[in-house]
Amino acid sequence: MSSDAMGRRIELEPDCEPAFEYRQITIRKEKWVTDEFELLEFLGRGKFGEVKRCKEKSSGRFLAAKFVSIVKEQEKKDVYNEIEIMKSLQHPRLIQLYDVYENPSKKQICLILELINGGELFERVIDENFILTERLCELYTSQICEGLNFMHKMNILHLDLKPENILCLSKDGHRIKIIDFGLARRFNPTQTLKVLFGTPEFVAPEVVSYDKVGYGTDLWSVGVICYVLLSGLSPFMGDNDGETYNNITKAEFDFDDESFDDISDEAKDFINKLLVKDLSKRMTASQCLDHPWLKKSIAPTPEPLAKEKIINTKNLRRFVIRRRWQKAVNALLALKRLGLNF
Ligand code: PIT
Repeated sequence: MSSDAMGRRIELEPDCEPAFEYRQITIRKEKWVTDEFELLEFLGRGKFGEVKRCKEKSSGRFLAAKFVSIVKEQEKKDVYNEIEIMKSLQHPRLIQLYDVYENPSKKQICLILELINGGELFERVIDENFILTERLCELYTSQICEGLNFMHKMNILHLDLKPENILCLSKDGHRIKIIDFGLARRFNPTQTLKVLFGTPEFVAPEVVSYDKVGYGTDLWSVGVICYVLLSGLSPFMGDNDGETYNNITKAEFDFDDESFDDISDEAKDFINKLLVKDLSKRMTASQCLDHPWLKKSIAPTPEPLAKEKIINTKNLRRFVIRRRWQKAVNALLALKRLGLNF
């Protein structure tokens, strides 16, 4: 329980029933998605393809259809990996898989996913009618850590945690869900896993230096997301990707900007324990949930409720607008790679 800027209680709405019962998922090749679903409006686009809202004809249930175009054999392997991983990730903080269709002649795979209606978290909190407070940042961060804690217990790394992959369940509540397991990997601590991807501003030093990754790699991203959410500033961003990578490698950042003036020491301590160069020294997802900053958000608030300080989202608005541009540029570059010139 928590309070909003007017001193009213903010209650995290109870987890609603799962969108659907547990499902045994097999890849369906005898039918295509349009046989059983009505495709509706466009929800989003990423490097993976596009996502549309859809309605199951037999049940009237609304879901999301993610289409992936398969050009290379590796792309098929990647989607199969994503499907395998999603099957083992049944948790209310992680988007759920409902069905999969494969159309070999069209070279497309369609994942039917739980519908999440509230849009991206960062888009929501910069809305002019939204009042962002540190307490809300705690609530969001603790839910991200809950989702990650479950993934890590299942020995799975997300490896692409960033604001775009945190969606709000609804337009008025505060429940969030983690999406996009396209880069997720099963982790075997006895084997060395190195990865070469991720989004510059959110990747950990070990990804930049192509060293061994681990659970801590995802927790670094939690630290960056948290820093941005509280201040609207990106802790390692340089004038170009090279400079950003340099800053990440040094793992040097500070809370000197005035946007941190009203932020609690507990929040800063939380971030300090995540943005640590050595991944084995970062807090685990479970330790995050036990950290005083997140413990506070579930502890009952003594009456009378203290008024919360409002976080100015001016910087965060700039951050989101900059990322929208980056996304558009990346989409154009992807089209160019496909040979579509304009
Ligand atoms: C929704 C609503 C929405 C976007 C999505 C789902 C996208 C989900 C998604 C899931 C993945 C992935 C990429 C995107 O790799 O606005 O219900 O596993």
